Amino acid sequence: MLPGRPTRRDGARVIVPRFEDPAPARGAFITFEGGEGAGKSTQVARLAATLRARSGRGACVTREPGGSPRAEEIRAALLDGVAKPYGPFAEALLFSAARIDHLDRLIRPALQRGETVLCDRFIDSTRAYQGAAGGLDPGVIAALERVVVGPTRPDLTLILDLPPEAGLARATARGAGQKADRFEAEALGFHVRLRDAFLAIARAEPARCAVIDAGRDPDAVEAAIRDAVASRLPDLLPELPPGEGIRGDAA
Ligand code: Z5A
Repeated sequence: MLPGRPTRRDGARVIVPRFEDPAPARGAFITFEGGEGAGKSTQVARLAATLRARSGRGACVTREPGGSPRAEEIRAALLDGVAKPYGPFAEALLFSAARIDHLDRLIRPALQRGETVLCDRFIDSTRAYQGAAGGLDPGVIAALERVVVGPTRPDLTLILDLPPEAGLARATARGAGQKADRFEAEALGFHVRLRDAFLAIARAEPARCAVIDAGRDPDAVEAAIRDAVASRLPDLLPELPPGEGIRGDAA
């Protein structure tokens, strides 16, 4: 028997989720959410560069589904549509399987080292895609969050908001000639439900979420994100002395 691990009466080991590890997280956890082509990947990279230059702490950039080798394998299957025929519950289970590994192998260790973790999509994508747009019961999603994510919740979620037509046009232009993935291929109504779902999450959890108008040019979106981070997590982006800036800072 492993020390500290309970056993059943029949002697079998009981699996306890690792988030019961008492070591407190020291870093900040920031997630980026929104529809297709909203500019999340672009802005994750820009914020990471700013944080590395200004905060003196490590910034760990990652994404979901994926972020660890095993989770990346599950990502490939999900984006190929392997789980689609089984419905949104099965898809949510696969996203959760990827998330368990990602949290254990990458996110929690980075937070415990004091790094800032920037994650391109996380639990709100499950709520929006499998829940609001896919029809999965919110009670099931909340139960999955409880056992999979536990206390490792984002400190700040930046919701990049954009009309779905504009986001899909950006994603199509970027991937010209490539086949749309399992989610890009959904009808416009699905993407409209997604946008409404992300905005509803922001209204329900205003202390955690900031909505960013992602329809502007990338520099303007970046500046709005910096403002949100500076006001919500001021330790991460201390004010610069007058006249001091870094390359890439908005004027
Ligand atoms: N999913 C789910 O269903 N359930 C879950 O629990 C999770 C995920 C975690 C992952 O796909 C899919 O998994 C996702 C949801 C689902 N659906 N899809 N598809 P992904 O990771 O491959 O794709 P994505 O997350 O939707 O990201 P994306 O399409 O790559 O978009 P993005 O990261 O938001 O945008 P970008 O790559 O930064 O920019 C897209 C293009 O627009 C690119 O050419 C940029 O240069 C350009 N761009 C960026 N910003 C701007 C501005 N401001 N103006 C103009 N052009 C811009």
